[in-house]
Amino acid sequence: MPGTSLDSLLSRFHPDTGAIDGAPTVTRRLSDLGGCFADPSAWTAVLSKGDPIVYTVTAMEPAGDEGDLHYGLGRIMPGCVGAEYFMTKGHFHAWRPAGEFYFGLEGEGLMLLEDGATGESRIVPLRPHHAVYVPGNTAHRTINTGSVPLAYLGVYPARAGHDYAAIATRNFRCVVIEQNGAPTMVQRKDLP
Ligand code: PAN
Ligand code: ZN
Repeated sequence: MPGTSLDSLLSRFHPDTGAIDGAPTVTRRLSDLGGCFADPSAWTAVLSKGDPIVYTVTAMEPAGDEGDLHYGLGRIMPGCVGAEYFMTKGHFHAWRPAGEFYFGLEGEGLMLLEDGATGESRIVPLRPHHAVYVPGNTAHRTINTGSVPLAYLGVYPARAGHDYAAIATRNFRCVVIEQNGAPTMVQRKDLP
Protein backbone atom coordinates (compact mmCIF):
# COMPACT_ATOMS: atom_id res chain seq x y z
CA MET A 1 0.00 0.00 0.00
CA PRO A 2 2.84 2.52 0.43
CA GLY A 3 2.54 5.13 -2.31
CA THR A 4 -0.94 3.94 -3.30
CA SER A 5 -3.05 6.84 -4.55
CA LEU A 6 -6.29 7.69 -2.80
CA ASP A 7 -8.06 7.15 -6.16
CA SER A 8 -7.29 3.45 -6.07
CA LEU A 9 -8.49 3.13 -2.47
CA LEU A 10 -11.70 5.15 -2.66
CA SER A 11 -14.36 5.22 -5.35
CA ARG A 12 -17.79 6.79 -5.48
CA PHE A 13 -20.74 4.90 -6.97
CA HIS A 14 -24.19 6.17 -7.93
CA PRO A 15 -27.05 3.63 -7.75
CA ASP A 16 -29.46 6.19 -9.25
CA THR A 17 -27.48 6.45 -12.53
CA GLY A 18 -25.42 3.25 -12.55
CA ALA A 19 -22.17 5.23 -12.74
CA ILE A 20 -18.94 4.81 -10.80
CA ASP A 21 -16.72 7.89 -11.02
CA GLY A 22 -13.81 7.18 -13.37
CA ALA A 23 -15.04 3.75 -14.55
CA PRO A 24 -16.52 2.72 -17.93
CA THR A 25 -20.19 1.74 -18.22
CA VAL A 26 -21.44 -1.04 -20.50
CA THR A 27 -25.02 -0.63 -21.74
CA ARG A 28 -27.05 -3.70 -22.72
CA ARG A 29 -30.06 -3.01 -24.88
CA LEU A 30 -32.78 -5.50 -25.70
CA SER A 31 -31.19 -6.14 -29.11
CA ASP A 32 -28.01 -7.29 -27.31
CA LEU A 33 -29.97 -10.00 -25.50
CA GLY A 34 -31.02 -12.22 -28.39
CA GLY A 35 -31.48 -15.80 -27.20
CA CYS A 36 -31.73 -14.84 -23.51
CA PHE A 37 -35.51 -14.62 -23.26
CA ALA A 38 -37.64 -17.74 -23.50
CA ASP A 39 -40.22 -16.31 -25.93
CA PRO A 40 -38.49 -15.13 -29.14
CA SER A 41 -41.72 -13.71 -30.62
CA ALA A 42 -42.30 -11.59 -27.48
CA TRP A 43 -38.69 -10.37 -27.78
CA THR A 44 -39.28 -9.40 -31.43
CA ALA A 45 -42.57 -7.69 -30.55
CA VAL A 46 -40.97 -5.49 -27.87
CA LEU A 47 -38.05 -4.71 -30.22
CA SER A 48 -40.42 -3.63 -32.98
CA LYS A 49 -41.48 -0.71 -30.76
CA GLY A 50 -37.90 0.36 -29.91
CA ASP A 51 -34.69 -0.94 -28.41
CA PRO A 52 -34.87 -0.15 -24.70
CA ILE A 53 -31.90 -0.22 -22.34
CA VAL A 54 -32.34 -3.37 -20.23
CA TYR A 55 -29.35 -2.83 -17.93
CA THR A 56 -26.05 -1.11 -17.41
CA VAL A 57 -23.00 -2.44 -15.62
CA THR A 58 -20.03 -0.39 -14.51
CA ALA A 59 -16.92 -2.16 -13.24
CA MET A 60 -14.23 -0.80 -10.92
CA GLU A 61 -11.12 -2.83 -11.61
CA PRO A 62 -8.21 -1.16 -9.83
CA ALA A 63 -5.66 -4.00 -10.09
CA GLY A 64 -5.66 -7.56 -11.34
CA ASP A 65 -3.15 -9.33 -9.16
CA GLU A 66 -3.78 -12.61 -7.37
CA GLY A 67 -5.87 -11.76 -4.29
CA ASP A 68 -7.25 -8.49 -5.66
CA LEU A 69 -10.97 -7.73 -5.75
CA HIS A 70 -13.15 -5.95 -8.29
CA TYR A 71 -16.67 -4.67 -8.01
CA GLY A 72 -19.46 -3.89 -10.43
CA LEU A 73 -22.52 -1.66 -10.11
CA GLY A 74 -25.49 -3.09 -11.99
CA ARG A 75 -28.73 -1.28 -12.76
CA ILE A 76 -31.58 -3.21 -14.40
CA MET A 77 -34.63 -1.37 -15.70
CA PRO A 78 -38.15 -2.56 -14.90
CA GLY A 79 -39.84 -4.28 -17.81
CA CYS A 80 -40.92 -7.58 -19.31
CA VAL A 81 -40.53 -9.64 -22.46
CA GLY A 82 -43.74 -11.62 -22.51
CA ALA A 83 -44.06 -12.98 -18.96
CA GLU A 84 -40.30 -12.85 -18.34
CA TYR A 85 -38.75 -9.93 -16.46
CA PHE A 86 -35.86 -7.77 -17.67
CA MET A 87 -32.64 -9.47 -16.57
CA THR A 88 -28.92 -9.81 -17.24
CA LYS A 89 -27.33 -12.20 -19.73
CA GLY A 90 -25.92 -14.27 -16.89
CA HIS A 91 -22.60 -16.07 -16.77
CA PHE A 92 -20.25 -18.46 -15.07
CA HIS A 93 -16.94 -17.05 -13.94
CA ALA A 94 -14.19 -17.97 -16.37
CA TRP A 95 -12.18 -18.97 -13.31
CA ARG A 96 -14.82 -21.39 -12.03
CA PRO A 97 -13.88 -21.41 -8.32
CA ALA A 98 -14.58 -17.66 -8.03
CA GLY A 99 -17.54 -16.79 -5.81
CA GLU A 100 -19.19 -13.39 -5.62
CA PHE A 101 -21.20 -11.31 -3.14
CA TYR A 102 -24.13 -9.28 -4.42
CA PHE A 103 -25.50 -6.40 -2.32
CA GLY A 104 -28.96 -4.99 -3.07
CA LEU A 105 -29.06 -1.19 -3.17
CA GLU A 106 -32.38 -0.13 -4.69
CA GLY A 107 -35.44 -1.90 -6.06
CA GLU A 108 -36.60 -5.51 -5.82
CA GLY A 109 -35.31 -8.50 -7.69
CA LEU A 110 -33.98 -12.01 -7.68
CA MET A 111 -30.78 -13.86 -8.40
CA LEU A 112 -31.20 -17.02 -10.43
CA LEU A 113 -28.41 -19.42 -9.47
CA GLU A 114 -27.60 -22.67 -11.25
CA ASP A 115 -25.05 -25.11 -9.87
CA GLY A 116 -22.52 -25.96 -12.57
CA ALA A 117 -22.05 -29.52 -11.31
CA THR A 118 -25.61 -30.64 -10.53
CA GLY A 119 -27.76 -28.16 -12.47
CA GLU A 120 -29.75 -27.42 -9.30
CA SER A 121 -31.45 -24.03 -9.62
CA ARG A 122 -32.39 -21.57 -6.87
CA ILE A 123 -33.87 -18.10 -6.75
CA VAL A 124 -32.71 -15.79 -3.98
CA PRO A 125 -34.22 -12.36 -3.30
CA LEU A 126 -32.01 -9.36 -4.03
CA ARG A 127 -33.09 -6.21 -2.24
CA PRO A 128 -31.65 -3.36 -0.14
CA HIS A 129 -29.91 -4.39 3.09
CA HIS A 130 -29.50 -7.98 1.85
CA ALA A 131 -26.41 -9.75 0.54
CA VAL A 132 -26.62 -12.75 -1.78
CA TYR A 133 -23.71 -15.17 -1.93
CA VAL A 134 -22.97 -16.76 -5.29
CA PRO A 135 -20.77 -19.82 -4.67
CA GLY A 136 -18.04 -20.83 -7.12
CA ASN A 137 -18.99 -22.82 -10.22
CA THR A 138 -22.47 -21.28 -10.23
CA ALA A 139 -24.13 -19.57 -13.20
CA HIS A 140 -25.84 -16.38 -12.05
CA ARG A 141 -28.40 -14.08 -13.61
CA THR A 142 -29.99 -11.00 -11.99
CA ILE A 143 -33.68 -10.26 -12.54
CA ASN A 144 -35.69 -7.10 -11.85
CA THR A 145 -39.10 -8.24 -10.61
CA GLY A 146 -40.18 -4.77 -9.44
CA SER A 147 -41.54 -1.58 -10.97
CA VAL A 148 -38.45 0.62 -10.43
CA PRO A 149 -34.79 0.09 -11.42
CA LEU A 150 -32.94 -2.62 -9.49
CA ALA A 151 -29.46 -1.45 -8.44
CA TYR A 152 -26.85 -3.71 -6.83
CA LEU A 153 -23.14 -4.19 -6.28
CA GLY A 154 -21.28 -7.39 -7.10
CA VAL A 155 -17.85 -7.98 -5.53
CA TYR A 156 -15.70 -10.69 -7.09
CA PRO A 157 -12.08 -11.84 -7.33
CA ALA A 158 -10.09 -9.87 -9.91
CA ARG A 159 -9.28 -13.09 -11.75
CA ALA A 160 -12.94 -14.26 -11.93
CA GLY A 161 -13.60 -13.13 -15.52
CA HIS A 162 -16.84 -13.86 -17.39
CA ASP A 163 -17.78 -16.98 -19.33
CA TYR A 164 -20.96 -16.10 -21.21
CA ALA A 165 -20.66 -18.79 -23.87
CA ALA A 166 -21.19 -21.77 -21.55
CA ILE A 167 -24.64 -20.54 -20.54
CA ALA A 168 -25.58 -18.78 -23.80
CA THR A 169 -25.47 -21.97 -25.82
CA ARG A 170 -28.10 -23.76 -23.74
CA ASN A 171 -29.46 -20.95 -21.50
CA PHE A 172 -30.38 -21.43 -17.82
CA ARG A 173 -32.41 -24.55 -17.04
CA CYS A 174 -35.02 -22.41 -15.27
CA VAL A 175 -36.94 -19.30 -16.22
CA VAL A 176 -38.49 -16.74 -13.88
CA ILE A 177 -41.86 -15.56 -15.14
CA GLU A 178 -44.75 -13.60 -13.72
CA GLN A 179 -47.57 -16.01 -12.84
CA ASN A 180 -50.70 -14.79 -11.06
CA GLY A 181 -48.89 -11.52 -10.34
CA ALA A 182 -45.90 -13.14 -8.62
CA PRO A 183 -42.40 -14.12 -9.81
CA THR A 184 -42.31 -17.87 -10.27
CA MET A 185 -39.44 -20.16 -11.25
CA VAL A 186 -40.31 -22.83 -13.81
CA GLN A 187 -38.24 -25.37 -15.68
CA ARG A 188 -37.53 -24.18 -19.22
CA LYS A 189 -38.49 -27.63 -20.55
CA ASP A 190 -41.97 -27.25 -18.99
CA LEU A 191 -42.76 -23.97 -20.77
CA PRO A 192 -45.47 -24.22 -23.42
C1 PAN B 1 -21.80 -8.69 -12.31
C2 PAN B 1 -22.43 -8.82 -13.70
C3 PAN B 1 -23.55 -7.83 -13.98
C4 PAN B 1 -24.08 -7.92 -15.42
O1 PAN B 1 -21.01 -7.56 -12.22
O2 PAN B 1 -21.41 -8.73 -14.68
O3 PAN B 1 -24.62 -8.10 -13.10
O4 PAN B 1 -24.44 -9.24 -15.73
P1 PAN B 1 -23.81 -10.01 -16.98
O5 PAN B 1 -22.31 -9.90 -16.82
O6 PAN B 1 -24.30 -11.41 -16.86
O7 PAN B 1 -24.26 -9.30 -18.21
C5 PAN B 1 -21.03 -9.98 -12.06
O8 PAN B 1 -21.63 -10.97 -11.76
N1 PAN B 1 -19.71 -10.00 -12.24
O9 PAN B 1 -19.01 -11.12 -12.03
ZN1 ZN C 1 -20.34 -12.75 -11.71
